[in-house]
Amino acid sequence: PPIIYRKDYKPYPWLLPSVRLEFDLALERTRVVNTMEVRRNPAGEATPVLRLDGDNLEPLEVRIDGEATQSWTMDGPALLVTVPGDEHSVSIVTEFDPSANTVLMGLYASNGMLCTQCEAEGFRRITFFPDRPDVLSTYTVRMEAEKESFPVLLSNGNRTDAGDLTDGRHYAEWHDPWPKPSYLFALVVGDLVANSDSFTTMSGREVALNIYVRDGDLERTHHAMSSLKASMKWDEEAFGREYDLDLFNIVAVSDFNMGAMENKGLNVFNTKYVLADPETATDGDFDGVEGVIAHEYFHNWSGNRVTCRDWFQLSLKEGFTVLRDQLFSQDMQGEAVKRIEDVRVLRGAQFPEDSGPLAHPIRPDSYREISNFYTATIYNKGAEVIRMMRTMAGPQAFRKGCDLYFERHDGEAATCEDFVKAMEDGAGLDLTQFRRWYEQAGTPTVTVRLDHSGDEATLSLRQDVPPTPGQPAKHPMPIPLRIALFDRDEGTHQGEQLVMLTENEKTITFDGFAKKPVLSINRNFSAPVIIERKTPRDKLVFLAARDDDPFARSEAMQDLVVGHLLDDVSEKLTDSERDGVRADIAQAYAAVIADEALDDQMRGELMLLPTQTYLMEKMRIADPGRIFAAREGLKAYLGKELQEQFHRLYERVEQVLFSLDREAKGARKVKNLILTFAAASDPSKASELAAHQYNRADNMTDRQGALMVLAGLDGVERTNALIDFYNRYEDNPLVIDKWFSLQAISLHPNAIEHVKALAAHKDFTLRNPNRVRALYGSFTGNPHAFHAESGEGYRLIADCILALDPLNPQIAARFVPALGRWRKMEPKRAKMMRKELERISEADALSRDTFEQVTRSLV
Ligand code: HT7
Ligand code: ZN
Repeated sequence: PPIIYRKDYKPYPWLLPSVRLEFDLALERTRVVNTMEVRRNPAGEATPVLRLDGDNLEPLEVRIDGEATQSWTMDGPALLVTVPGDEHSVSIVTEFDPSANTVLMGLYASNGMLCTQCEAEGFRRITFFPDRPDVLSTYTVRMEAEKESFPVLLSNGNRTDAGDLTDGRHYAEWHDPWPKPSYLFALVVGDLVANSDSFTTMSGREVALNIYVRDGDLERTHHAMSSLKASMKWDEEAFGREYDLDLFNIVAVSDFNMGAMENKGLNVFNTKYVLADPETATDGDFDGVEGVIAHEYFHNWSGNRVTCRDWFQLSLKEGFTVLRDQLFSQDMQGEAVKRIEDVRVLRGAQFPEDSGPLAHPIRPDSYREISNFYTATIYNKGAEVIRMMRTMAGPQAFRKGCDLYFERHDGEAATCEDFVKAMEDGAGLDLTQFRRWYEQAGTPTVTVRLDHSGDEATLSLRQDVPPTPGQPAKHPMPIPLRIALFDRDEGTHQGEQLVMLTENEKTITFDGFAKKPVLSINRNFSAPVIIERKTPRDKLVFLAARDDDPFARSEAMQDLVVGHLLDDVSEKLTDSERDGVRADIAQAYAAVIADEALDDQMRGELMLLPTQTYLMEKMRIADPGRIFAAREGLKAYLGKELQEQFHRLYERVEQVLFSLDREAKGARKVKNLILTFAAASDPSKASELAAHQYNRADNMTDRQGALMVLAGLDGVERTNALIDFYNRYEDNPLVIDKWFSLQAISLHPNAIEHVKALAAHKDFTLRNPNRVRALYGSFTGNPHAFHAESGEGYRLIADCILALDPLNPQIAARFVPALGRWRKMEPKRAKMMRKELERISEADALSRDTFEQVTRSLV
């Protein structure tokens, strides 16, 4: 497959001001008549040829200005139509079988309905078209279908006509007045019911809102509806963005490759991000629904009104929209905890990507398959890069930059450079050097030292940006670091400062410190970097108890634990040293448990141990077996040492009645965490406690938390709870996903055997991405099983990739990075991982998606 380069961008030679699509829809045979008004683009190359992308299509008929023509040829999957003049109408007829579409791109069948997914290059599976984001057209869509099976016919924009036809068929016509690229086209037809409501915009316009689901799911759409209304209001208040159609529809579908899709006026969602009630969804699920509803809604401006010129600019809409949804959720749920969670996601997914063979800048220079670039780097690092601009400018100036960006580029297909320029002009920043964040991959490491002499404290900073594929040497990045210098006795500081590290090294002197202060750095995670410093344990204990920046406080707690675990893993510690550090950690935990100024959400954050992935990331070469043993050892120690405190805390939080407010969510978080410590220190007691929590649970957070712990232990409680859970929720696919996932991610020593058995379960299918992620995705997130010394975990995932690739290459390719981390592993595991990658690479007819990921991972 060819490599596509950013530098090769050329405007499309033709403009397509309007498109009319006529669909004759049925599950097994759909016919499309696509009529495009085309006009020569003065900014493009002068050519009589209209190159139209296609994928798995044949043209049944081509017409120019209404006359059938033979003036066309195929060039691979693309259709080339030669036209005589500068302005024409070109019509093409195609036909295909949606029920045979397992790729879930283009038009496909899901649970008896038909729906589309066009981003990034799915529209070309429906009709021949310049399927690129810089070709903007207004769309008129006519749909005809059998009325009984498909009573609801939806597309973008507003419905302009509808009626009955003969033979039990009916039709609807929709028109979207906003010019859009093909990736934002959508159509859904099916037997659906709607939760309907309305929203009055800031200028007083009434917008009708509908959330369409299958009959029976309606009661679980209320949280999505309130999240939608909250998002619409928040975007008006925080960014001045008003909705621009009279109708906003959301449809939930159960077979979906990603979380959701922002099609203009017709968002299509994975059911996982729409349906939620306390009986079947955890607190995390509720937050997920709120976040994804907001994300897709915010795309209406950051993505739809201003779209991307080409797919290299993907972070322009995704990074910016992630930042917007993060700020929204901070306002909804509390700033501190949300920020800590977002950083955990970044470190868990993006840092490993940025230090591995698939590292790429937030604006890549090349790709083979664009679906592989919907990555944590584009989304989450992209958001951090824009967040840094906000930190440097301040919220008000940042807002001015955003306003200018929307004003300048409304209705256009823009670039990351356009965004940066608008930010420079609107916010008054000089971002010349900052542009490197778009160009260079790799997470910078900032090495920090604080010296003290006389009255002066001297801060020394050095940055190193690691080499990444195709970028062996790096230039220094501008790194905004929020710092504070604490007086240890008073527990206070004289104000936070923003230090800009723009060169390789920098030294800053601070006067007026008779005693050596305690440094708090990268507060609120002001830059997406790794801080390397040697902070004595007592100072970490101090910061973990006293830092007034909640992020920095949790960071100190993590550093305390990470430092110890890394020493333990490298077998540097004598028994008495280990006991000494563990006692300090237990003391810090006890302080967190006793701190009445903390709410339980934050208490839970401070009690979370670093993940195994994060610990692996901190090591040059990782031995997952040893990390697992050290981490479990500490868990058991804390569970035993703090038994009394945990017991009292559990008794308190157990009394908190169920609600969705912050206090009750915090109580549940703490409750479930205590169970995990108990499971490590006293498994039989933990089994009893978890079974008790499971049986009396009146919500999914408590039930799932208990089952999670039970799934990792042996005994009758485990078996009973797993059987009960399955029987209770057999008819609810999203909850059965949890049942698969909990077993695949469990700490049980036989997790691999369980996964193999589950793959043969009657409810398992490779055709549903949620189910595949629930089983195999969870399994790759289970380090002790995935990295089993035998190599069986690697084999299992390679087999899954090979079986999935012919059905759904996008999902198959997403499993490759787990094997691609082989360089990070101790030699025995590294060899086995590589061997599995080689086995995949030798398979016949590998998809472009999997081929690209495997090849990059092997280099
Ligand atoms: N913009 C959406 C991307 C998306 C997607 C990409 C490739 C394949 C399937 C897909 N479904 C949705 C999602 C978003 O970021 O909002
Ligand atoms: Zn998005």
